Amino acid sequence: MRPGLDTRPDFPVLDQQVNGKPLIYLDNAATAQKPRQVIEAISAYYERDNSNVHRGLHALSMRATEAYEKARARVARFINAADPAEVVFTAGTTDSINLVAQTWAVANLRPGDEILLTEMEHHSNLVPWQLAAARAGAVIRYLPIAGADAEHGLDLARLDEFLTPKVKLFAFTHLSNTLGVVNPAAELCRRARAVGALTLIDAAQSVGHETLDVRALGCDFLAFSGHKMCGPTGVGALYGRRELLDTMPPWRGGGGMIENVEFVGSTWKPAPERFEAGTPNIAGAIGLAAACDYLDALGRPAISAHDHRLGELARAALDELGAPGLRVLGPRAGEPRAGIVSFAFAGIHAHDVITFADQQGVALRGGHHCNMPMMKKLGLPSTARASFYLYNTEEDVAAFAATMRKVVRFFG
Ligand code: 7TS
Repeated sequence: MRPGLDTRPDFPVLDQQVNGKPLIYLDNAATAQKPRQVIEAISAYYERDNSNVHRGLHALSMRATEAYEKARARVARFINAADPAEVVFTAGTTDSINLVAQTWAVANLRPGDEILLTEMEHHSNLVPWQLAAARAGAVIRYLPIAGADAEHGLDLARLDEFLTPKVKLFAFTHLSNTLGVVNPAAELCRRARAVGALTLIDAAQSVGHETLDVRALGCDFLAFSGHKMCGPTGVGALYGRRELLDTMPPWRGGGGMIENVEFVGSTWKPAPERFEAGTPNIAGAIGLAAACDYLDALGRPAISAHDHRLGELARAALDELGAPGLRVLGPRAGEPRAGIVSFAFAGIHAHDVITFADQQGVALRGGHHCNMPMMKKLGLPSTARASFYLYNTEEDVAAFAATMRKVVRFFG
């Protein structure tokens, strides 16, 4: 199956010219485009059912409540959670991780405890832990990535050195947004469990691209965003094991999360409502559920195979340029990689590469990709990045390669 060829007509935004050239959208790691099915699900909700949830007994409110809770069950099924109550709707990955950092971590971390991260974490799986660790007097350690001239995967040979009984939580990305590396998440969870540490998987880049099953992974928490998996912006989810969520204190107070309120003191609902104060993003949750339907109809094994193939083709195309001093991050040439390829030409600034590509209608991204500490370690202030998704095609890779040839000729 070649979903890139089959799905393109579902995405109206792709059918346009940019700077007089057909749009080639290769910025999917930043955000994915939305199929008609998702756009229509959101419109239908606003056109027919719009109402607030959980608080009304009139027809529209009951319909909105049912759609919102059905969306929760749909998202639970998408990640194979045992119980919809294990899915908390949030504003996205960043929000989900902050929830754990400000509730579980505040309640459980003691001075001297360790949080283990990896050097390839996005700032949103790094800064929330710095805030939580500073408050608790806890220590953050980073599992290194392998050396600069090696394949840039995690240095798993050193895992035992870092994963000691002092570690209370191991939080790591499933798929690096800069390196295109897929980490062995089930193995990392198993090793963490063996020393009594909980695990949090940042699935921002993986949930819409890779086969993902929270029970098979054996994780305690998993965070993701709707907008990177064909869903809307402003919505995402935190998966947490039920026994854990119910022991965690709330973080935001307000309507919807309480059982009883007195002038002095209140009591909380169980999870997930405990963590969803205020009117939730109802349309967002419905759009996210429609994205789950869309992706499950294609099947993540097919999407993953498609993305990986385009990533590997793009890497090979960069190598074929023969540009002196070109650095391509992540897996070596010929090794499996996800559909994310970051690279730097010697003497050509990434922003020049991106601006030049934009003139050709090719949307890339350049910068530190919110991986500042890792980029500093690699000695790179910025890279350009091409990232592929289910509607991209081999022709898109060819257009990317042709544009990069022009970049090398123009700036080289
Ligand atoms: N974690 C990873 C691995 C990410 O790639 C991103 C966003 C986030 C967390 C944060 O997600 P958010 O939806 O809460 O913002 N990554 C990128 C990127 O690579 N370019 O733009 C956003």
